[in-house]
Amino acid sequence: MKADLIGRRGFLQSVAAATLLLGSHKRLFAEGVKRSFGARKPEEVLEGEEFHLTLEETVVNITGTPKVATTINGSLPGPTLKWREGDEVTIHVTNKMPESASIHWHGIILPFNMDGVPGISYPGIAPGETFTYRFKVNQSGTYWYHSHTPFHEQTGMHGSIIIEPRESEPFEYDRDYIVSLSDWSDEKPSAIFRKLKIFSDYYNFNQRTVGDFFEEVKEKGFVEAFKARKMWNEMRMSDRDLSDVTAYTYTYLMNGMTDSQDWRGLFKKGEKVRLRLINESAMTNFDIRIPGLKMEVVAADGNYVKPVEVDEIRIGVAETYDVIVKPDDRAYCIFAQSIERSGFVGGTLAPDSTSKAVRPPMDKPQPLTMADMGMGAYSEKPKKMNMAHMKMTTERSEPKYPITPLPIRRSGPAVTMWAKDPRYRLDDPGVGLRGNGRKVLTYADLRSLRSTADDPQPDREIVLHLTGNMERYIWSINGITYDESEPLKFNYGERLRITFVNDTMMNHPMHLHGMWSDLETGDDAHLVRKHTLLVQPGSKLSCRVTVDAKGAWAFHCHLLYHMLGMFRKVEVV
Ligand SMILES: [Cu+2]
Repeated sequence: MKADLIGRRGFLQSVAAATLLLGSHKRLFAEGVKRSFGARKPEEVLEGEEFHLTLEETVVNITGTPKVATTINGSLPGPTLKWREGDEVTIHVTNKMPESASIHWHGIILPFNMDGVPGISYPGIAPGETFTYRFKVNQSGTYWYHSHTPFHEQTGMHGSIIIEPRESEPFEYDRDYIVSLSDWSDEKPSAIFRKLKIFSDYYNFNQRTVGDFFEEVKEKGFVEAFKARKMWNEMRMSDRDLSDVTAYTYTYLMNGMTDSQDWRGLFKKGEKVRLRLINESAMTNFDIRIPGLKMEVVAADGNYVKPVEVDEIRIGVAETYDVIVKPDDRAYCIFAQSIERSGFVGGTLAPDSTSKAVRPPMDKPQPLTMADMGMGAYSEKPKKMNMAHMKMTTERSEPKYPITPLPIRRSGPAVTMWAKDPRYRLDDPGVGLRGNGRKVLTYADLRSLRSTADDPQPDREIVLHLTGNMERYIWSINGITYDESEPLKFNYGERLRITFVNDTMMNHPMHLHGMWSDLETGDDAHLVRKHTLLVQPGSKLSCRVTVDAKGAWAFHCHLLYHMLGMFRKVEVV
């Protein structure tokens, strides 16, 4: 099945047009909506203090079939916005679509009424209207922006943000490229969602077969193989369930280009290249590597970290990493494979505009382990680590703060499983990346460059269980979906500890708007400042939040089709 799938993708990509431009397609215009044809534009960068963005429907051709995308200034992804730390920016966003729309500035610290979440920050932008955002830029680094109106993000409404710092950066480079990743589908997002509601494994072509079972019998003997299967079956779960939506419907894009269109970044011999990796996908967690090159990670989610050299990075939906590479005088492939290994997109880093880098084969998918099911420790040998670090990875002396009880439902339609023994697994590269012989970045490797030793200790803690019902494709927090939930109350001025317990078998990228999430890595002197935390299946993860922004904020899983249920409104009072 997998081979067929890749064959099909390969075919689609080979017929994909090199541009988005296409001829007349009457059917697409039958609904009486004015749509423009999108021509492949050069990557557009808008710079300064005042910006004009237009949201509209554009006909694009990514797989060989013309489809309607929701675009910003007619391109997919939208233009890159270049701001300067300390400036006040004004952004006029005009909605030329037949329905309400929105733009949210992901990871940007700003007043809540500029955050762009319909129903929380503002009513959204009505058809024909222009909404003007105005705020002071108080940070620097690599970020992105996207629609917060369900489904517009999936059809193209996202773009990158670069914020130039006022002070010089703690590293040097000669070239600066954005590498944004996204997942395009010719299917309508509503159709994808409907299919998932009917069969949650609709797009999962990686389920076990009878053949797999006999392979296991060969390896482990019948009794062990049978026991393992029986256990999974009793839990009504599959250890191959790594992503809900896969390359069966998705074409993965790098800076809006397919693998065969081969986005390329040029460099001259001896140059250091900065790559700003941004996961702008709706649903896809990617694993990125550049075979033959080490990546020096210098920033995470826009904030400087102590440089760490790695071969591979798992980038959760909405996360950003800045890396510096030192290529030799030849072509390299920037290779991003989806977490469940159904597909990939590559680009080329090269000294000239002709040589194309060979794509490595995709890795085999790894099945989930018992640790991923929340049943105990991740069992790979611990690497050398300092004692502070040891604390968080083994949980020997987890800090304790007063826990504020929250409403919780341990049974019901929105929850089918609880992790029995969830653990902190900061040094676990995660399913698919374990024992692959490459140095994979883990959260345990991240240390903020600035000291956080003087940051206050938490006043209290809340625990959020990430829960769901896979069979009915319902996602929830503490067993309660968003529409049935009460807002979370944060107290202005407090230091709050938030602990996530992932009771599901999926990675959930959790995103708190308006305030930073200082990730606990076991080293309190260098907490990493992030906006999105990828919480591994069956694991725990904690962060600290200085509640310094009044108003109403969104707090949710960034996987688009999870967001409807796995969402909370936060009120800072
Ligand atoms: Cu999720």
